Amino acid sequence: MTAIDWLVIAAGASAVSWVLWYFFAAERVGAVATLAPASTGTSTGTSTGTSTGTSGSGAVQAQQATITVKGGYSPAVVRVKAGRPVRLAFDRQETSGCSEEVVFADFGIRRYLPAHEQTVVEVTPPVPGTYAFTCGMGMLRGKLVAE
Ligand SMILES: [Cu+2]
Repeated sequence: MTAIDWLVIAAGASAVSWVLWYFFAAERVGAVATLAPASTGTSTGTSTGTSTGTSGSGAVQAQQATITVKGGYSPAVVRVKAGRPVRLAFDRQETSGCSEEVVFADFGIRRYLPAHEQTVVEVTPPVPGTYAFTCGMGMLRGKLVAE
């Protein structure tokens, strides 16, 4: 084998490992939303302007976040309070087939996300814990951390 052969093999191997790392190991950091009911005034989550109004009298205040879907989930980690409803607006800004579904395995939810639209998914984490959400193939990953 010549030096060129080895170079090609090395380049191929590093490309393959990058792909594996990208899809399965990379923590998509830098985007963590912490949600709290609006009444506490400590919410740092981005609230969607398209909320359907949760301020009804006596209603449990929903925790809301908008998650941008574009090659991944942003934010990919959303911190919430357990035992309260969480309303996640998935804002899908791409047509890539990979992200056309979002799956909350713990809640038995599989939802189609139309491109360039917001789709609201509501879940209520019953107890503190980490609840993952993924694309239909389990490649894109995010999580709901309930405390
Ligand atoms: Cu996918």
